Amino acid sequence: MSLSLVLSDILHLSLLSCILLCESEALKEARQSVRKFPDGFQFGTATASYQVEGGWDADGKSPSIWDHLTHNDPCSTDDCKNGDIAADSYNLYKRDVEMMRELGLDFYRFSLSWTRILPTSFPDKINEAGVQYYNNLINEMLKYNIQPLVTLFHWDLPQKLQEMGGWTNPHIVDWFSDYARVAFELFGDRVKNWITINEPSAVCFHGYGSVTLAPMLNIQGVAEYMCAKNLLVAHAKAYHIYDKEFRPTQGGTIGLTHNAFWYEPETENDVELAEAVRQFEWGQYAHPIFSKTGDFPPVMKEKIAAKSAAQGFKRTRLPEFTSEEVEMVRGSSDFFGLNAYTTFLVYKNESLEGYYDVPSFYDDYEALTYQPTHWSGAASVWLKDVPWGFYNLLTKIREDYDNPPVFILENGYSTRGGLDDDDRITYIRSHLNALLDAIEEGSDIQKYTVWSLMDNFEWTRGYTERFGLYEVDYESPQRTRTPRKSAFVYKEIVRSRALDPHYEPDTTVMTIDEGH
Ligand code: GBH
Repeated sequence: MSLSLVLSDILHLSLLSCILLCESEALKEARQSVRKFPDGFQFGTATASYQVEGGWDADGKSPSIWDHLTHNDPCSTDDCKNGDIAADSYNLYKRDVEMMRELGLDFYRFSLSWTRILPTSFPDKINEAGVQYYNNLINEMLKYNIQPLVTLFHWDLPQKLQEMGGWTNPHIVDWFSDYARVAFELFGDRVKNWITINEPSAVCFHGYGSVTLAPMLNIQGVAEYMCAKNLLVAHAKAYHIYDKEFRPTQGGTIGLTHNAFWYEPETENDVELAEAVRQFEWGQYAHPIFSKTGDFPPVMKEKIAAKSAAQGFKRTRLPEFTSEEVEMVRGSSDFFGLNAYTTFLVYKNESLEGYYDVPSFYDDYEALTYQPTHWSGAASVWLKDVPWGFYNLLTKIREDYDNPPVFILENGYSTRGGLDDDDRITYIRSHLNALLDAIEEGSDIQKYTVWSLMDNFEWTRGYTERFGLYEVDYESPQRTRTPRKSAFVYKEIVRSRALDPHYEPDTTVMTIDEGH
């Protein structure tokens, strides 16, 4: 090892320890005392249609890509199970709303199943039974003053549209925006917060450039970028339809929600690389909407163009936006929707040369990421409890994008089940502390959402990972829901509008407080 390397390591270590020490000195005290949330701050929980509803073919619903995947390849999930019944929210929505009341929530985030409302995928035929289900749910919530926050698309694409290329087909801009218009018409009198699309990077990378989510296309380095462009334009078109045709009378807000991990450089040598990784991973979708210039991040455009040329492609594998599209996408979100879970370290070493033998997203960004084994973590392998990463992420969003309003639309922790979930409580508290730190520094964070209200179908993990504040008993026909300890702690946070690190709940009986 050369002398300069050793020196830089020492410098790095001392910097790091200063950061850690400084943080512990400055923040320890605050974290020992009760911290208040700002006036108007709102608390919620979230779920998604395929993960909780069940009723996969009930009353005229047609199949989505998740019905198709789990029926055609049953062991595409770890436990060979599917979402045919899931938590049966299609039938148990009243109990779901009762849980929201127990927690005292301000809002509940759920998603619409496209094929439940439009079984042909198109607006030629509206399925009244599907509409009735969502009307029942929304009206039941509003009875108790719980605001619906509705996601139009949380991954359950109509199978028919997938057969026509799904998000790689530019016609999806019309397919999606027609569907969005139907939803605004049907529910917009009562729904004032809309999310167009949940986690673009999960849809495009995991669905089209990998095998981790349906449709598991795995056409690397090509399909995920086609998806990205079409998805952003489809989102923007839906945004403008709402803005022009519905906002004047309905007066709500609309945006999309990003899945952003924090990427920390392993050493000072990796600072630039970590920034490139952030731009590839979520700047890909945030830069076109929130930057002053719009369009994909410059570092992405440059790297992919250079790689593509060297690989013998006739043009860059990253589709280009027209200037009209750049303008259409730029600014097409009333808030920065953020699903934030965890942190990775970024590094590069020489062994990366020749590491990937085909063009791919990871080859394009030329870095490796990992999580140190000593970071404590959840049942999900990718999910470590790293609150300082959440703080860094919030700070970067504030600094890079001119302090937009931020809605945290997912944050949560998985276990293997059981009611005593102290790890989940630790995680939620540590992340709310980091969020309060960011607010104190000036971040405009307005909402916080726990993923999830209850256990649900965790995609390719099936039911093996549990994210719920409420446990769901999948063995019981009633899908009995029981509050975990974390439900009692979250209830107290929502009630007191404060974080008390010493609060110990009485978990013997869950009640509904007056006014809920
Ligand atoms: C969210 O995604 C989803 O919006 C939600 O539906 C889900 O239930 C929740 O998280 C918990 O997972 O298989 O190791 O390659 C969070 C981002 C992107 C994290 C896909 C897991 C796959 C990891 N997710 N990723 S892996």
